[in-house]
Amino acid sequence: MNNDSENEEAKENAVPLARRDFLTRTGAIIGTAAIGAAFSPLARAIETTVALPADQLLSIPTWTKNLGGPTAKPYGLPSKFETGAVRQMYPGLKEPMSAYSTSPLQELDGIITPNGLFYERHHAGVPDIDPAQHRLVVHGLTETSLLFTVDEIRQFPSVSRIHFIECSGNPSFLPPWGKTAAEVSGLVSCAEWTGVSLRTLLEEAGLKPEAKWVIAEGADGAAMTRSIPIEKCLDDVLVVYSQNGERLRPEQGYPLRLLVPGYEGNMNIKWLRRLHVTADPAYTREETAKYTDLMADGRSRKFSFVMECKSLITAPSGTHKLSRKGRHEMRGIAWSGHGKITRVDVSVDGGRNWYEAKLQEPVLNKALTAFRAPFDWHGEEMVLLSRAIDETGYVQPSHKQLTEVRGKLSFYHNNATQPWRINTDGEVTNGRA
Ligand SMILES: Nc1nc2c(c(=O)[nH]1)N[C@H]1C(S)=C(S)[C@@H](COP(=O)(O)O)O[C@H]1N2
Ligand SMILES: [Mo]
Repeated sequence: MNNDSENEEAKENAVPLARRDFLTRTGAIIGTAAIGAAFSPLARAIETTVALPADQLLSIPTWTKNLGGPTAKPYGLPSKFETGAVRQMYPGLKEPMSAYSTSPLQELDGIITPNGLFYERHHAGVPDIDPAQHRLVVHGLTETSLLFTVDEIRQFPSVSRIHFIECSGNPSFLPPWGKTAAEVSGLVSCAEWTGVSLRTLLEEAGLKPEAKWVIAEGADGAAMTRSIPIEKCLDDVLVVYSQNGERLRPEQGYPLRLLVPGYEGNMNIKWLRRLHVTADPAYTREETAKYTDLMADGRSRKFSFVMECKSLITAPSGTHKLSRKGRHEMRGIAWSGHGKITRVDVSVDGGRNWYEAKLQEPVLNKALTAFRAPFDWHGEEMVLLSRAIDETGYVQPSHKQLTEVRGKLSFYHNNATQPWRINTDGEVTNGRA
């Protein structure tokens, strides 16, 4: 980062330059109007980015001279040019027994993850479930046992809410750290979920006074099973059947999944087939041998359900390149399993100085929140950082602060801040060496 006087100069330059730009632009638009294309959105879009010579500006591309393709495709797909916006398989695990794919965060904008780009984590592949044959059982410490078809679940009063899901191994504490935002932190995604409140189903079954836990079980080959405290089940847990308006994708748990807002991804049981109400947790493999935080003294934390507050700059981020000097914008996402994000701070000098980013509405409970902040880059080396603060007042820690508390044996629940380094050529790399 350069010294302050150069920074001041950068700031001073930014506004007059923009104004000068505006004057040139106005001139060019008047010129264009003379030949009757004043309101062509295409011409204007080109013009605001680079000052092209008039003949190039007005040349008509082939796609304007010809008819376009046919209208109705049974299911729409992104432009064939968007080859970067794809999920990435992690090569380290064995398909289909245990595998994951990351969401391409460095390519995405806003807070909603498109269904085809939602991250995936499967412990025994993706089952091909016929919804007509699928059943959900609610039993155990209840007045009655209930058996539902998917169609019957859809007949209950519905709820739609936007929430993130994040794997607690996102990212693990172990190197290698990854090049892109997806490689660093791509096991988080966010969608609008529609389903029935778990409370509704539990009230229908009638809870006995000893009911303290619900054991949720999946219908996949892993029969993934997790224990969830009854307070949480009666609070905001959903049994969902839709994701961003359409039925759940097979990868996300079609036809039914549990959504446990803010709790670690693993508890959001996919292909949900059973809810067993009990007095105690089941202490399954996934809540003892796995998904448990080992502390420095060798003892384990008993359950770490809530995903702590976190943020990530997604643009610019690893493998991106700044191709022009001047005013830039950093953009990113922040989230907390404890509730709403209240503030995101950003830094261009590796955390020595911080300033506040702007939060993009809507700022929702246990959902991704988008943020943005301007910065000036004039070819110097910089380290970008963001840190999020949630409504409990918790501040996202640095990697150093986190390991001071957790020691070096931890694997899950790494919510440390993520640095991105911009070199003098504008190339962006992972700043965690
Ligand atoms: N039945 C079942 N549910 C499951 C899993 C699984 O393998 N089987 N994986 C869990 C894990 S570890 C995570 S992080 C989330 C991932 O959800 P997603 O694939 O929809 O992103 O699902 C959880 N629910
Ligand atoms: Mo996970």
